[in-house]
Amino acid sequence: MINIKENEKLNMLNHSCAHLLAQAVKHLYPEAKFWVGPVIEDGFYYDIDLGDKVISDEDIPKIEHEMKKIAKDGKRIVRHEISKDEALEMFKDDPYKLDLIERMDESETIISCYTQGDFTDLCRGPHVESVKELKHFKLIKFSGAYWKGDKNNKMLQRIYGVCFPTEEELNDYLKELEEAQERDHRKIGKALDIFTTHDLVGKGMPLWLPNGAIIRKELENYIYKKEQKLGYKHVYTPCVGTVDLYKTSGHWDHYKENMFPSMKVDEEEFVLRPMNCPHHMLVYGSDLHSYRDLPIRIGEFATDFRYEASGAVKGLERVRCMCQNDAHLFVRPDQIGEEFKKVVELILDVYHDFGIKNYKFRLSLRDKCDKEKYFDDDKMWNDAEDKLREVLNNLHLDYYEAIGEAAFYGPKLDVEVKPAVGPEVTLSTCQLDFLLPRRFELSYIDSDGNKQIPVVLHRAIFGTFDRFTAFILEETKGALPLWLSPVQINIIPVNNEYHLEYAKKLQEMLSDYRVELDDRNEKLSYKMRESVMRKIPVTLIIGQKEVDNNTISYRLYGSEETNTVSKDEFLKFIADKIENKN
Ligand code: TSB
Ligand code: ZN
Repeated sequence: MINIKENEKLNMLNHSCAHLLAQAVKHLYPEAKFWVGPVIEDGFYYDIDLGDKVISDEDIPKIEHEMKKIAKDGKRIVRHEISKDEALEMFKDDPYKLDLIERMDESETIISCYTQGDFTDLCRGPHVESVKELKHFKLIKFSGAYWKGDKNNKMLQRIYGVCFPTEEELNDYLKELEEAQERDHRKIGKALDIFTTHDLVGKGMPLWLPNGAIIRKELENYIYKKEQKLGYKHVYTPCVGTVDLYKTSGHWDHYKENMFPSMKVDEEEFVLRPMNCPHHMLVYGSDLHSYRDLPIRIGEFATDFRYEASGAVKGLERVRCMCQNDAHLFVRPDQIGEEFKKVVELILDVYHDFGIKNYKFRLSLRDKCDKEKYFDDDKMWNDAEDKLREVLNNLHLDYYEAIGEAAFYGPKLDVEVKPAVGPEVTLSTCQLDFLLPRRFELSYIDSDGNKQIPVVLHRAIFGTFDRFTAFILEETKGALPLWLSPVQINIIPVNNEYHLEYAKKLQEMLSDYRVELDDRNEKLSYKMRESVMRKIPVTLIIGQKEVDNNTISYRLYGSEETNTVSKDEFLKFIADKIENKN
């Protein structure tokens, strides 16, 4: 979908439409006061103080109607420039605009306003020339939004909309939007009983339902097997640590705003862990290591808690309680390149298995001038960045470099994907770290018998099971491949009276798989439709012909074709399909 914010023409149009929305709201609710109305990736919104009024479904068509009326009137949009004092006087009754004016940079001695008919708004612009250019818009949704995003402040009414130059472009966009919303994992997750949430558990704390738990277990088994083959050793460590642990690691100083507050138990002060690295450092440190033992790869499916802003929390994609497919690889400096390469190859291998094609590699580097953000060791940074680049180039991978996006402790490679709705997110990550092993005083003995400090690679292939599941649900629109599907095979007897017995035998024969038998007294067409709606990969249709010939007729999800095969052929077909993950 087009990024409206980044398209100059659409940005201006949508920004102007935000003013049109504000003007219409002012006409309908004269007491309305306006906070900000920015352009976003998918249109615009305006945050409005309507006193005690809460926007409801019925208000939206009225506002749209008023907007159309104003647009038809066709008033010009005129820019004025005024001094800060004039602005303070002009908006003296508007606490929101006063707040904006007060906070403006000292250098902004001239403040611009835009007037269209009876409505003036404070704004940098630019805008289109006349409201008559704003005919093809739609108000998309509304919600409450705390002033400045702070829950101690008043809740404002946020109305979202989108505007295009022509009706055709608007309709195309709305259609695309609808399709994206159909693909939204929150919708699919609900329809397929994958996860749920409850206020009593808390924001960003999803409950994985049985269907979701099956997917997660399959993902765990899948990646565990891969990692085991690559020499990873898995551990279990607690999802809390003491504040001192995070002081040692540096998280307490650098990551505190992303952590849940601490809690005292007897003499100890704990935090829910936001990351697993400190625990894994201690796992490494629990033993002596020789240069010959390295790389040592400590893996864990580890639960972490992070404070994510309540507005940012989203389904399984951005949660406050997550499970990372994490590992920390302890290597000698001469092993960095080779080990990094293996991680990248594992990412590629996994993406191939899942058929993931739309992603971007981002190589995050330090900003050389930012001495404060980055651990100060030029040689270390230059060597590390060169090494990562070299591996990516040798693998002929497409990537882009992001200066100033590296972590404090080293450069990293992230894989970015685009969800159905909302901005890009990181899935896999591999981060080089020269600092943490020092902070935990880790060592290995080199060939001369001297102590050396290992380097650490932090890596998560799925990222988290949560985010990966969200992504896979969207990629597949919920039609998961056979091996991952919560229900793999659905058996439907055409007539319970004659075919149920044979259907039950098949169920028994297929008991290694996740099989359901639909023996409800419903019409075949009804049961078939439901099987499709539940996106079950294989549906067996068992009638007289199958009973007489000892065969199986099946349909694959997404196909109208029915195939009839022997039992053995069917078993082989299913086993192959699962083995090949296709
Ligand atoms: C890879 N210490 C490293 C680890 O060793 C680490 O925690 N890296 S991270 O902060 O980038 O997180 C790892 C992955 O978790 C991210 O790449 C992302 O895919 C996923 N993730 C991060 N925050 C969230 C969240 N709030 N909800 C779901 N997944 C998340
Ligand atoms: Zn880590």
